[in-house]
Amino acid sequence: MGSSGAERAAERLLLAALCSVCQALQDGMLFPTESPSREVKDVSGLWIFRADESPERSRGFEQQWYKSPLAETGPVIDMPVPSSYNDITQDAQIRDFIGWVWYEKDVWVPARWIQDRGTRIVLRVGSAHYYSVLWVNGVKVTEHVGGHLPFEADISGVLRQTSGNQCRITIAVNNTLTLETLPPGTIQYMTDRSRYPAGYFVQNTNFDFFNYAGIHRPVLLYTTPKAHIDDITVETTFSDNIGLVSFNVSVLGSSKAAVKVTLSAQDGRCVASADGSRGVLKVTDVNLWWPYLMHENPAYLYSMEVSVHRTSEDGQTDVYTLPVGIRTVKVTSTQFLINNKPFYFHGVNKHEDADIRGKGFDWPLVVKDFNLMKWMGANSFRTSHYPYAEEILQMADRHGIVIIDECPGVGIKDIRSFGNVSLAHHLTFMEELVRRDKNHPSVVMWSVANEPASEMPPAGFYFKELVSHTRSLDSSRPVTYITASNYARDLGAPYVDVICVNSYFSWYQDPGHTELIGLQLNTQFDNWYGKYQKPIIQSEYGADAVPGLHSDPPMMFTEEYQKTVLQNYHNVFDQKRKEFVIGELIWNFADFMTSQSIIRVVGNKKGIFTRQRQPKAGAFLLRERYWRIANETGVGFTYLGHFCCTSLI
Ligand code: GCB
Repeated sequence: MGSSGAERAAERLLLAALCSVCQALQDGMLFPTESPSREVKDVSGLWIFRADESPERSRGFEQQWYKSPLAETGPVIDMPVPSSYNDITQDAQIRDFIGWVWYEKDVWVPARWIQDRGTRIVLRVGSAHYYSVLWVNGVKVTEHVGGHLPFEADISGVLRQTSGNQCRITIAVNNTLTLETLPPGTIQYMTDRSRYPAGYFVQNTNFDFFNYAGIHRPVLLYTTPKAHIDDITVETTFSDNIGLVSFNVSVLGSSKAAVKVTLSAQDGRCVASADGSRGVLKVTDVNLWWPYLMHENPAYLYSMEVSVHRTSEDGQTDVYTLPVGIRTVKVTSTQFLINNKPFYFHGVNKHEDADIRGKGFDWPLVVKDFNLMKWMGANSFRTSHYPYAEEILQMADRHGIVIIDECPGVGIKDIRSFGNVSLAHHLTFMEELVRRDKNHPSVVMWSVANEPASEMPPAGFYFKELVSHTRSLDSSRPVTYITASNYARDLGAPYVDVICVNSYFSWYQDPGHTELIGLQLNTQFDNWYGKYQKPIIQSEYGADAVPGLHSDPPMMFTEEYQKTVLQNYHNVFDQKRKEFVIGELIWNFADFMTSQSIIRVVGNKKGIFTRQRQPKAGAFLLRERYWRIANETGVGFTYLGHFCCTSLI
């Protein structure tokens, strides 16, 4: 790949970024579900795949690989979807590939979908990392910037004009990161010919996880009637025993449509209903949505059925059902309140990461992780460092696990990533994120970034804009970003609602000296609180532990050392949670893959579980602690080994 190729690739990304700024948010992004008026066909599974290994990665576009079956353009291999492509083959070049890869699948579309002109057929990709272009039967239908959010296209017209029921889906995906992408990255050409061959380049990033790529979430075809429910926004509150659900329904495809909204309890009883696209539903004797371990009946979800009936023409009806949890979130100078009761985050930071599939969505993994979180008494997690699959948020809604929802603003360390183009993309990203996740009761706070260089002068303006824009999109949730900066130099902290601090005492600072943790952590908390008088979450802390490595007295990288670090942090948390510390999130739930470096031994080992989800000593320590805290702050549970199983069945 010559430098002109990289520039062209970067230009292509940039143009796409700009075009997404103009295109974003014309439509809603409801999760596709079946209903009497909607069908869903999952077209994930086995796709075919070809990496464009041409020096400039541009052959696929030059030769228009989307115009004919991919297998006719050259050699193809099998590729599962959803999955990252990196760890699927034995080829290190595929693992570390940078540039365009091409996916293709032939599917059949039910004849009735095509014949019924009142049916809208939509193609949706849950997410693909990072930049994607989509064709159907050789016709471009959309493109999307950003690796962690869904995108879709109405393909009814294309299907009806091309070959009818046959649908050849081609998706080109490029994982190149630039200074303006989220996360940012740079392509560096190595010019010393005595050390590197001509055209040699690497991708530099400032984040600590492997830049897995490919189609990471399910690909779906779904239908709606032409006159359809485009978006629903709910906001909830309550007063005494009355719950209030305000709703706003947007309808597309018809100017004359009658909207009806019905709210049902879990036993199917209708508890409130209204006509019209906006309004407020009143629920007497409300069952609030409570977090796991905070109430004996947590995660109560009502079911809101929205139906839209086209009053003219063919009288089509569209029906969409949305789970609704009624709850409030507030922040004071020392507390985080859910339903007006103090909530203490005792939880984890996660990654979407596993053997073989990388960041590919996988139900067995998702369910296992929720079982583990409930087993250890965790009541919350942060979606470090990007938005997770919607199916994961739905699980959290159903199990009462509270979420800090993070955008992929990770590794913003270069001053050039604080410019106008970056900010515009970041604002658009928050719009797309809020649009997708606004209705989840589990989501209680937005995190706009992780450890940006918040001491650099542009950060003040940047975060003021970002936080206030996010608040304008959703006034019902607090906004934060995660800092690792010094309290005295952090320019964004004045704008956030909650201070979230990462620190690694006795690891990156004073390695080996766990005896310093108490002093340094107390100082950290007192400084931040003293300056801002805002509640604080310890949003990361931890130490690497190679599973099975032991030493007593503890040494770095052993399970004993990880335990000792945790214990020292916990002593301080137990003092400060009586004052203004409102949460602790361990780094990390499980070991995860990173790029190769001299400080990582096949990935980051700060998990309290291995990458295969087996507990290290630290997991048992946290389990004791989290259940003890739950007993003190929740409704009083007995510590039962079988609790997790009985509560999940
Ligand atoms: C951090 C980062 C996280 C890293 C972690 C570590 O501060 O937010 O992405 O993985 O430290 O282990 O270095």
